[in-house]
Amino acid sequence: MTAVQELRKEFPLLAGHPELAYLDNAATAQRPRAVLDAQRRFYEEDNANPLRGLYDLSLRATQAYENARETVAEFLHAREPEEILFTRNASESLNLVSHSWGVFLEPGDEILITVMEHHSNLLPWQQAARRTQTPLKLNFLECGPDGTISEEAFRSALTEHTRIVAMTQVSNVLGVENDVKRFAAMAHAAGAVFVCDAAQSVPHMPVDVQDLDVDFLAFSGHKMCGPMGIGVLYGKRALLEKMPPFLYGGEMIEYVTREDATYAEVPHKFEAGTVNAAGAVGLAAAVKFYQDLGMDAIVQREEHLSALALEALSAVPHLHLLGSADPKNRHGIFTFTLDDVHPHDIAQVLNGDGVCIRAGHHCAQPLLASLGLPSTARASLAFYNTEEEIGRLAESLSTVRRRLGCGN
Ligand code: C6P
Repeated sequence: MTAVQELRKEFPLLAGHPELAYLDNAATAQRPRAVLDAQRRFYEEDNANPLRGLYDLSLRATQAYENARETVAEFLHAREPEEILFTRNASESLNLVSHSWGVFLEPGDEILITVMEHHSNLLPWQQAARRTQTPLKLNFLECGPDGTISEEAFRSALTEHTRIVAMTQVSNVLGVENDVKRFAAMAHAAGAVFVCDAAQSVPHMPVDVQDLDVDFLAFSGHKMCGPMGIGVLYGKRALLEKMPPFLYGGEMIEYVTREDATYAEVPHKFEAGTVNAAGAVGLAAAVKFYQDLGMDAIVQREEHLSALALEALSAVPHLHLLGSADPKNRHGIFTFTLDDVHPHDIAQVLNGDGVCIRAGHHCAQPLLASLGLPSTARASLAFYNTEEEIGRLAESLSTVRRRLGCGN
């Protein structure tokens, strides 16, 4: 990988703010110039409403949008671009599946999720369960304190009534990776479809939907250096074809009468209204940026940074880290508490030192409840972070208790 200081010059926010140590990448990453330029170029050179106009400019806009779909399909190793739906973000992708696949649920069916799900992979399933006439069961897989879910635990939670398994590939709180490939195979053997929340995995590891054999997979562009407001839902074509649309309106139809309508083919059936073409083009540029760096190099760099962070944070007195002791099972995520200090106060003190971290429940309240913690602090790394920033994080953290009058 290019030397990190050279790489950081590609990111206007990082280059323009050397005083900041940006360590909130699990919330959103920073954007390289290539992504910003691709979006600007679309508006300056190709902008028209895609998928509608018959004039050359609109055809160029359509082409740019559909090329982005191809780039994402290749990146995820989907069988064909039609298996890629553009949405606003991972949350919308998961709502889409829960609505459109959720119509096939019947009273007595069960949905299986894990206790570590982000609210975006929990609330849509709560609602799907409520929509069936007899309340359907939403079952939870518990995890160990380090986030591990064993094959035995998964097997015993699956029942003959399980129709959907929805699981995150990487926890946004613990950073641990679930064995999605194995669990998807087990779900299929039990007759269930497998929905993968890949919001925290796609930016940090190679994800191959055919190899994992998941039925649906969701992620957001903004967590992998792409624009905000563009997300992806991968779905197997045969399943997408069976599903009713999620949103209704322009460009998702084939033919409309006063009373009824027939719908466009997959994927356009699921993309009602004017699409976020500039967002899709920006996301394709982010994918190319990742490919140019090399996914293996990204993994290697983040593992190196994680090993340093693990060592540095473990040495901070009174600090308690959640998650795995293995830096390879962190995916850049370091969630912790500090004795006697509220996580919001930690974040505020660090902010004074220019260190950006997140504090709160991280939109995973059932997980925090199961851990007996109302709130935690979280630092999260990306490949462009530096060894020096990790040093600043640890240094700042080791002074928090003293500065707040809690002792050393
Ligand atoms: N987690 C975090 O700071 P959206 O907001 O739709 O782009 O992504 C939702 C989402 C879904 N699944 C997981 C595992 C996630 O981590 C997130 C977003 C951010 O942890 C914002 S709460």
